[in-house]
Amino acid sequence: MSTKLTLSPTQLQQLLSIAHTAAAKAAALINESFEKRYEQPLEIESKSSSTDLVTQYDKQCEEIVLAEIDEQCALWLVGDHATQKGTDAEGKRQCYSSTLVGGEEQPIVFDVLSEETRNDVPLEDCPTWIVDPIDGTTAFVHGGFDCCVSIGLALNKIPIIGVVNCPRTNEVFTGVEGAGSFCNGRRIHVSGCTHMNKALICTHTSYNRSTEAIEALLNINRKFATHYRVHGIRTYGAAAMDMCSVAMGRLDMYLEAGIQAWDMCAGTIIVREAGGIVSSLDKLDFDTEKNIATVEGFNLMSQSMCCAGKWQLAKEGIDTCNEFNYRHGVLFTE
Ligand code: LIP
Repeated sequence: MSTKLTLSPTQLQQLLSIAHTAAAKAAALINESFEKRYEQPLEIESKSSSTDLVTQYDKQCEEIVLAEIDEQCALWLVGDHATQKGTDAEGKRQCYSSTLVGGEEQPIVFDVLSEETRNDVPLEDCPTWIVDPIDGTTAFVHGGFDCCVSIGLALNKIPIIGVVNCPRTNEVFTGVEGAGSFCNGRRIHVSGCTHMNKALICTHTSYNRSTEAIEALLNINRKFATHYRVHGIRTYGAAAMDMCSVAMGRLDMYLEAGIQAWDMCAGTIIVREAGGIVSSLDKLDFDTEKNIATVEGFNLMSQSMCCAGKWQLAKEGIDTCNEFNYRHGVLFTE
């Protein structure tokens, strides 16, 4: 008998609602900050490099999201079992909602992985909220539309719930394992594009501006544009939003090295539930013989990803990235 925790469809919908509310509260603050931008200028700092920015709103949005999750998870009832609230020495949320695991009553302990305050914890099998309070901070700093709040829930290290709230485009994307993906409540699906010369592709310039990283990206874009003659190459600011664009078919593929679990978690389940695939850049995470996407191969902590509507595009994208040693250039050179 499995001893791994599983969550029922009802429990997943309850947890989706918690994430949806938390994201909406943070998204409201993002919109408010745009209104106040002239009277209250942004406080901009840099993190890992001069291009890796953070503002007071990233931190405030994260506080809002984590407070909502802590409050609601602690109130979350599983059956008629009341829950307790607390945080242990490791920062795990002791939201004891006892439930059956392997036939025995066991507490559910949630963990949190978040960009600004809990970004150095290992990803474990327990249900883990993976939060990017403002994905697309550079766009946010420059007043762009391509920023969002991304909240995912991973179980056994696999994304099962995702909410991406895009306050500047008034789009809220959701995805739940086994229950489909939606934009503003309307079902979404990936495009059916299988040929690169009919595809609209998205790539990003990462924080790493080493010669190797930039040359690899330029070589990839050059091959997409001249060899494959794709319809176009686009660059926006938020990984989570671009994954949602793949999920709704307005991009056919998006790939990037140098992104984190909080950039990818929510978008991964949203793409998968829209019929697309999400793969590491190491290898195609798709069984071409069975024509099914495999999820075990993709690692949220691999700092790289290729997502596409159809595996045929993903294979070409991944092969091109490996041809130019892109992932190594971005992750392991300075
Ligand atoms: C951003 C990602 C984006 C990437 C940027 C940055 P952040 O996340 O969403 O895809 O190109 O370098 O990592 O830092 O704005 O949350």
